[in-house]
Amino acid sequence: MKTSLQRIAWLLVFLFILDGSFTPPLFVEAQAEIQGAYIYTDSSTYFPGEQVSFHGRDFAPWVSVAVGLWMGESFISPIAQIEANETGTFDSSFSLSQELSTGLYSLRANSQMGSAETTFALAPLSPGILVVTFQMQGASLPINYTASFLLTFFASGTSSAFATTTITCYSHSPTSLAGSFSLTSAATGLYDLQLKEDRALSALQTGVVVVTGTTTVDFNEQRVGDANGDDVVNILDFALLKASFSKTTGQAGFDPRADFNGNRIVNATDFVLLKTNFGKWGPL
Ligand SMILES: [Ca+2]
Ligand SMILES: [Ca+2]
Repeated sequence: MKTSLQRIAWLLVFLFILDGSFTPPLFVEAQAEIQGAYIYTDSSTYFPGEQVSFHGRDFAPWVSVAVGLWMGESFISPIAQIEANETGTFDSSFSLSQELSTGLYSLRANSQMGSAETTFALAPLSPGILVVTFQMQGASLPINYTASFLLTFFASGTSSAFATTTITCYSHSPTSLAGSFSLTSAATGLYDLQLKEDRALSALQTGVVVVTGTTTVDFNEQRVGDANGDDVVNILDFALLKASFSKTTGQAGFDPRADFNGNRIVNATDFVLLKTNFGKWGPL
């Protein structure tokens, strides 16, 4: 293989000499660089859904490189077609599909003048415990109220959601404003997590690594005022609050969505909370 490549290279040299465009030092230098071309990833183990950053070094300058994913001798999928820069390097990344089976994979980079390969393990997902902590803005002791959350798991760095969970819980106990809930079989991996309470603007935590043991993510204060649940606090929410103003639970016209502090009455306190966040939108 190498012999025939060398024959082609010298044939090209001969043709370039004939047409006068040959510059021997550059060509020889590029050819020397190909011999040690290599590709590597940032980690040797990944989980399904995780982002894999990879880097090529010592390829020929400006050479076109096809990067593909392999498992043993089976070709899985193309990853990228990249042009090396003037120093013969390239950097890129891709997401590991949730559908891939676990095992040992290789990333192969092929150019017309050389190739390189690196391997990594795709580890199985094993459930972990995810504890989410939060505090509802404006809630005051000693009330307890029901908060309903939608928790979305995104592949880190992307907008592709592959899991959502709905949780209803009490936002706090009589002795603490802090609320929490737990998912006991959360898929391990690297995620961006988005939390949306019915009356609050959504909140995003990026780069969360859910491990096999217990992972705690603190979403801090949930900013309320989104009565209609469209993730923006604006005039539409004010209209719902106005329609329910001074009404208490059980009374006709009482709308729990406008009761931002959860004390079972819609009044000036709820209006102040809405005003505080007016014009804001999620995710925060
Ligand atoms: Ca709204
Ligand atoms: Ca209220």
